Amino acid sequence: MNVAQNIVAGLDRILTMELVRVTERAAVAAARLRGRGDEKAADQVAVDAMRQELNRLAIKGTVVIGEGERDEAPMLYIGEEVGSGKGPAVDIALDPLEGTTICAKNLPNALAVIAIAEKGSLLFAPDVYMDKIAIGPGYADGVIDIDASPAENIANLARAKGVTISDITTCILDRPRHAKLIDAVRATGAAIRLIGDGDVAGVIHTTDPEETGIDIYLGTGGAPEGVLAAAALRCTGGQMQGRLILDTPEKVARAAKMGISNPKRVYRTEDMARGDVLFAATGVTDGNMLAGVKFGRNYITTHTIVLRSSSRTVREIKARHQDLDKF
Ligand code: VTB
Repeated sequence: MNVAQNIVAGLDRILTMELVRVTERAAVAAARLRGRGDEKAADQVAVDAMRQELNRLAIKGTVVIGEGERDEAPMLYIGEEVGSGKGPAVDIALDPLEGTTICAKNLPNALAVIAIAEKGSLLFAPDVYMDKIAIGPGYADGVIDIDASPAENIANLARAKGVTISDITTCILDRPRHAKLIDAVRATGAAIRLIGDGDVAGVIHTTDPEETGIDIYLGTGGAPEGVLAAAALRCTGGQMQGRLILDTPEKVARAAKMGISNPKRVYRTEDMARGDVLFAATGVTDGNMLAGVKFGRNYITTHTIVLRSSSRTVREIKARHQDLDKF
């Protein structure tokens, strides 16, 4: 394949492999601090490691979903320019440690995550809550609807899957704000996997129910995490809908500054992540889909999933890092 053909479908596909290094490095750094009860320290080392590796990539990247606003997050803040500066202009959404509390407690499904898309393709979302609903691939459009009740969505999904409602497992963040939602789901007879944190993983888990046991994600979580999850779903297939929760005039104004004129808008997967999208996640702690980092005597093992929307390729990369000095 010549260079011209290679870029026809969007981003240079070599970037897919390059991204793996970025999340691997962040995951290894965070994993060294698994189970130490120090969320901030684990996050900081992951941020530093991700930034260092990201700056080696041949891209002219702008962080659109990052660690926060410039004044509150000294590194990988929203608007920060990253990469070598020589290469395509891209938007970057990242979370060097998704699930800081999970990592601090050494519980399942902490991830290092990044998504890259063509410039202007990722939703510039404020750091507010987002109401989310997601299912995996293989269903007709309309099976889920963010404005329908949980009972309707679960019944529709069960019908489409050809199972009874009691065979459906939902995934919901374990939060007091979800008490009503949890009651509504329980009333249907469906099962719930309550997670402490990590709803990027929660949404991605719907894409492989046989492996993860999760059919549908429901509830509110961070909007930045929503965009990251949408980027993954663009690559794997599946459906997601999200609506920002802009429940104060201050939040409406903040969103407006970021170009969001309709505060009630429902965003579908492709509204949050358009064009060619690349996505990578490396397990920090052991999880339903990805193994966590393992520190051996002579090598470190990492497990990464890397996705590309234009080809829909799902790669799992188990790497054995024998040059320990590089970390
Ligand atoms: C979720 C979860 C994150 O934030 O988005 C959640 O995926 C939402 O906020 O891991 P609350 O914790 O306030 O419910 C995290 O837990 C942390 O960023």
